[in-house]
This record gives sequence, structure tokens and C-alpha cells, in this order.
Amino acid sequence: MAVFTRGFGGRRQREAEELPPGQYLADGFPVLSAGPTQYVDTDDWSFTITTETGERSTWSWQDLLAMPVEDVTVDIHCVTRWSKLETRWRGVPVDAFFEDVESTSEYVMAHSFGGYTTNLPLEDLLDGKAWVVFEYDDDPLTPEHGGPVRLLVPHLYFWKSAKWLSGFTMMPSDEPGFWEGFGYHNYGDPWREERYDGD
Ligand SMILES: Nc1nc2c(c(=O)[nH]1)N[C@H]1C(S)=C(S)[C@@H](COP(=O)(O)O)O[C@H]1N2
Ligand SMILES: [Mo]
Repeated sequence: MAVFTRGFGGRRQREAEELPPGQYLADGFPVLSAGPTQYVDTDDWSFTITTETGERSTWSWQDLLAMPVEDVTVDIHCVTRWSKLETRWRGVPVDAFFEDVESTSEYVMAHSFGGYTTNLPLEDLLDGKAWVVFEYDDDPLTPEHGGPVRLLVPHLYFWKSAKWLSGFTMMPSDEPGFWEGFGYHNYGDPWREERYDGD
């Protein structure tokens, strides 16, 4: 009981002090998708990085499971103002995919099954800042939350964490993804409240 009370107090403390500006703590785990939920079998899933020269590297579900896996506990922040603290994921750091990819491009377009896209600087995906995840809270990632595999980029607003991830295209110059083309901020740092174009 004492442990529970202390833990709860700690969480409340975090809520007050550690939410980015304009965010509130979500109840549960909201689902936000611009289109219909995609149902992709692990047998049909693959992830392809296409470079500026057209070179392609592809990983199957089996390839993914053979890669170095990490457990990560991170806070996530949606531009619609909900945040969730200490969410638990399992996946492969994006760095591992780039070990065998040769590219001079500094920008990445993440692609999803279903057609969603979002753009990111390559450096925001590397050095342990982003993961290709397939479990949430010790269970396989559900289709609603982007399973079998989604991108996780917790230091940016959650629209950058593409659900139903299918690939990266390397871009020599930056281009807007889906929401970025509809007026969302190009970069999306929650601590600077970069919600919309011009913020
Ligand atoms: N493919 C795809 N990925 C997506 C989206 C989407 O519509 N399609 N929505 C984004 C937005 S705006 C948010 S807040 C999160 C929501 O993830 P969740 O439904 O798991 O909470 O997914 C992001 N990734
Ligand atoms: Mo969002």
C-alpha cells in the first residue's frame, strides 16, 4: 500500500512537471488514424529502405526477429494534446537497419501500408532515438496501434510514429509527408510546441 501510494505520487509529480506545454495526461491509449485500420499479416509484412540511387534493402518479419531487440519505456505526445507517460515497447533500433545501407541523403520519408507518410531528418532516427517496434506492454502490437510493426520516434509528436510501417525512402532534400502537407509543423518538437506550420 505504501509502495503504491509512493508510486502514484511519483506519477502525479511527473504529470505536473514533465508534460510538454499544452499537453494533458490521456486516459487509456487513444487510437488516432487518418484512414482505416490496416490489417497486415506478418507473412505479408516487409520493410524496405530505398536510397536516392534506387537501391533497395528489404527485411521480412523473420529478418526483423533476428535483429537486436531493445525494450524501451518512453513518454509519447500527440499533437491533439494527449500524452502518455512511460509507455513500454519492444523493437529494433532504427540504427540497425542503416548498418548496411549506403546513402548520402539527410531526410527520410516513412511510408505505411495504406499510404500514410511522414518526413523526418535522418539524424532524428539514429543514435538510439527511434525504433521499429512490434510489441506494446509485452503483447504483439495490435492493428489499431499500428501492428504488426510501427515506427516509434518518441521525442517528436506522435504523428511522426508511422503505424503499419512499410518502408523508408531516402530524400536528398526534405519533402512534407501526409500531415505536414496539411499544415502540421514540419519537425514537430513537443517541447517547443511545434504543432502547426508557423509555430
Ligand atoms: N499509418 C498511420 N500512422 C499514423 C497515423 C495514421 O493516421 N496512419 N496517425 C498518427 C497520429 S496523428 C498519431 S497521434 C499516432 C496515433 O497512434 P495510436 O493510434 O497508436 O495512438 O499515430 C500516428 N501514425
Ligand atoms: Mo496525433
